[in-house]
Amino acid sequence: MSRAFLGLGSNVGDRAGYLRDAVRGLDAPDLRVTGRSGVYETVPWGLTGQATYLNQVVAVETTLSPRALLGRCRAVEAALGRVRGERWGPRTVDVDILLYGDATIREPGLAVPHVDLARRAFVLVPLAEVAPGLRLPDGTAVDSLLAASPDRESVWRWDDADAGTIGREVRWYDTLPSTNELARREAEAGAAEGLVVVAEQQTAGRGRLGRVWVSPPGGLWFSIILRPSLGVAQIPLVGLAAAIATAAAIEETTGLHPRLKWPNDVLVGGRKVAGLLLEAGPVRRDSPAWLVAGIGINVNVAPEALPSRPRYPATSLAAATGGSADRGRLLRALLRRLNRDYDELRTRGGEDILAQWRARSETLGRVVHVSTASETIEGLARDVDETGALLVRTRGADRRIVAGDVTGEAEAGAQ
Ligand code: BT5
Repeated sequence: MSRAFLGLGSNVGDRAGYLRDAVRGLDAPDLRVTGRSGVYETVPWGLTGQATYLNQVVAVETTLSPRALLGRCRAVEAALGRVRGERWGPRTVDVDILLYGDATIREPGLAVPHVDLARRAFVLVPLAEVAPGLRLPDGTAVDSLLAASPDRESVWRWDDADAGTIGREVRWYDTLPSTNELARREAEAGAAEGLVVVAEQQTAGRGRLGRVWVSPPGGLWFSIILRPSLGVAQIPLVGLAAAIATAAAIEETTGLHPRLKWPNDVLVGGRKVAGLLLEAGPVRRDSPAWLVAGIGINVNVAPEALPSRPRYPATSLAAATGGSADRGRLLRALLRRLNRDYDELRTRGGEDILAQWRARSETLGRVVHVSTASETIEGLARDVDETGALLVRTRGADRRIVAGDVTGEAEAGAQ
């Protein structure tokens, strides 16, 4: 019997399902799966706009030789690829031998330890979990390789609660002009609901009304394609839901308590830490063909890299916490929450979204200046109506505002 470790990875279709099937397919009288790590989501190596991977490491006890074990791995890949994938499409699942006892093998087609093992966090993280204290045949501790790994940030835990429609596929790019721009094109070309496009940095990130959104590396800049069968009047509620999900995810992963400024800004300590741009496709039968929700969060962005004279004071999570935040965890927490609230919105209406938004609002109950396309309105921000429009009490009557910029807020009591 030899102990070996196998690395599993999938980045198409039902990724978690393929990993489960692969583990099941490996188990046989001559190969027992004795341990498995949790599932991790990882940014594709090389950042070419590929979908993120799910990775896992399993420990096995086997009587198979290294060559025969390699054959078994290939057979499992082929079985899953053939049954469920396109013939010439991307591989549904990869199964690699990472370690085989203390063996060091360098033969054509078979390298053990795996050539990427020492460098890739997506292998080291699950390996360290499944075999704490493990050392490579040359004596190097996996933990020390992990500590030195430059891409530790690109690996985070994934679990079945992350399997919702929104974020089923997350495509990760290095540099894009704007994730909203790409997502719009994908939506027009028929991309499925739930596709998420992420960029490490944007060269033409945009805000509302064609404003510039500064998007240096370290932030989380992404866009989500949605295809809600909601009436046009309810579309702004999707923006509120996305802002709530952003605030809730920041709270969950950093412990900060973000507030919301109408319509879609997320504030920490009174400063803007995230903004949201909702764009809609052509309306057919009172419903837009697609929506793109673009979200920009200043995560690990130095204050110097933020705009020097923003419309509204800006900050980043790193500046607010004095540490760095895990962008993958943040993204997944956000998508989990949005999946839940978006379902609720579509099936039961906007009540819950509005209640959550009110509870986090920095705007309501204050005297505000709202500039719209045609005028500036000053008054008491009294409430949001059932479509998410802001109700501002001015000269004894409510004005209903569907789009505008809120500035110059002051405590109502202080006026
Ligand atoms: C927004 O617009 O707040 C929407 C921002 C949406 C950005 C995301 S990133 C991913 C996706 N792809 C895109 O191209 N966009 C979306 P608005 O409320 O109009 O605020 C824009 C104003 O905020 C600018 O005029 C600046 O004054 C200020 N600003 C620019 N970059 C900022 C930043 N990183 N943090 C805080 N404020 C910023």
